[in-house]
Amino acid sequence: MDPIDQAHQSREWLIESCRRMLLIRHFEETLIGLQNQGHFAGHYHVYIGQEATGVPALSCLAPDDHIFTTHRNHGHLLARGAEPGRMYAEILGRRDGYNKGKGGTFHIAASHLGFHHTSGIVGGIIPLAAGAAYAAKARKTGQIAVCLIGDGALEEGAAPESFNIASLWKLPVLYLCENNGKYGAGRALGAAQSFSMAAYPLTDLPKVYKIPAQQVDGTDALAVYRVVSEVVGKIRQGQGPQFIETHTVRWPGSESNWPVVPVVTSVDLAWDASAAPEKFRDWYRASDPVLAFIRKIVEAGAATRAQLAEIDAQAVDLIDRAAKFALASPFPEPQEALTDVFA
Ligand SMILES: Cc1ncc(C[n+]2csc(CCOP(=O)(O)OP(=O)(O)O)c2C)c(N)n1
Ligand SMILES: [Mg+2]
Repeated sequence: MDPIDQAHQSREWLIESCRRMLLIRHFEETLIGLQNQGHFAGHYHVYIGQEATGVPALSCLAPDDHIFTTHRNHGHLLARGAEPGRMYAEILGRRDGYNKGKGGTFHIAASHLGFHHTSGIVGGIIPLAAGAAYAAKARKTGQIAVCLIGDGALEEGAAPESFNIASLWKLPVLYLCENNGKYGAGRALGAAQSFSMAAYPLTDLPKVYKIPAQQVDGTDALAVYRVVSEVVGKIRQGQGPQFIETHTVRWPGSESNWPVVPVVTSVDLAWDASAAPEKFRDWYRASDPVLAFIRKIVEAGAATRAQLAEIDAQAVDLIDRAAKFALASPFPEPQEALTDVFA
């Protein structure tokens, strides 16, 4: 059996991935409640429905790889092991946040986890990832850079410019494009395809620059793991940049400008979606990648429903404590407003 298949079947990997997916799900569900209660203002983006891409993909990286992400970053940071309490504190503008509350939801940076910069500017990180990859190559550190973008980011001029340089210089960079049918900024623009890209399928664009590009079902955690681990291996061997498009699903709770939680996710929901309001039931029954992963683990005999329910209860408890930690954290002092700010 090759190492990839072994990893697929590793009970530890399956359970750890499930734990992280549930943690992300509950983090976002609780965050929506925090905003509804008025604990933070302004727009924000949740990662619900994309957990089966971020968790397995980031599990393929080394601890010192560089990761760049966007306005939809919460799931990526948590997948990498960020502390939910410090994440909430950052989003709520509190002093114990990863960036002392000055970055907020769009700009969470956690360098010790590889996230040196997170940007709300769509496409803004694409050249930065190429720069980090260039530094790694020049210094021969063996690190790679991962650029987590949405389908909409490919419309920015920074994408083709960066692809060109990355390809010419054979930079160690992975472009991981999560195609969620573009529900950015709460807009529901249609089914899982990009409506504003002339280059379609999206993989056509990197291919023009001779960057190998492939598509994978982003709701299938095992398929994502298989593709990302294979591609990361090629990048580390010096084969240059690679592009992966994952097809993820749109979570119906995000269809309005302000997300709503139709039902709190639970392990039982994987077999009986009747707790969800009728309008949302089909999504939880047929499309939710976390619930599909839970069913797969139980059917494969890697864990029982009761064991996963216990893991879920621990995730709920951790998130509950994280929210309390953030709410108890003070706001930064006014005189610190310009500390750590580059201008
Ligand atoms: C340069 C720039 N233009 C426009 C916006 C407004 N905006 C925020 S999210 C978004 C959609 C992004 O779509 P995509 O990259 O597919 O990410 P998704 O939200 O779907 O995950 C847009 C246009 C922005 N933040 N930056
Ligand atoms: Mg999108």
